[in-house]
Amino acid sequence: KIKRIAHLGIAVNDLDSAVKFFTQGLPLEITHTEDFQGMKIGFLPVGDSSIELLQDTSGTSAIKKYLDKNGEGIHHIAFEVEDIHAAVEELKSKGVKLIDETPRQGAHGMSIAFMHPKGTHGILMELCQPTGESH
Ligand code: CMX
Repeated sequence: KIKRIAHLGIAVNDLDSAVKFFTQGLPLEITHTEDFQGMKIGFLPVGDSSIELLQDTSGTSAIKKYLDKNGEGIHHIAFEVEDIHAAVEELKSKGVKLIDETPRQGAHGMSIAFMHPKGTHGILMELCQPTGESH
């Protein structure tokens, strides 16, 4: 079962500049930032969900490739599920193409698994489940 949209990932060229817009243009707040796998990620809660602003810091992350090709914009949508292992197995049994065939550790205390955008109508989708920390 999908519980909620956990976050929307937005690829940005410069995290500081994006945070300025999202906190001063829009009235959102940034709770924290995290360095994760060659990216810097800023977390901005919106009700029960959040926006994740993703900036490349390594020159080799998935975000860098996306930005080079598309420029800034919505990069992925993440759904929180109750049991990520069961959800991944269910998708596999339905023939959905997965990037992560086994859930892996994501940012902010989440276990995550991505589906391939070619099998999801052009949208990169992520399943996630908290592994202990609050989200
Ligand atoms: N949304 C929609 N389509 C996307 C996409 C995205 N975010 N990223 C790539 N694609 C499309 C590309 O446009 C391309 O389509 P065409 O074949 O029609 O040109 C196709 O998918 C392949 O993309 P690519 O640019 O050749 O890149 P790769 O195949 O090397 O990688 C992907 C694509 C999705 C497999 C890779 O980006 C990935 O593994 N992503 C998951 C991990 C990730 O994005 N992490 C960053 C988020 C942080 C986090 O929360 O962990």
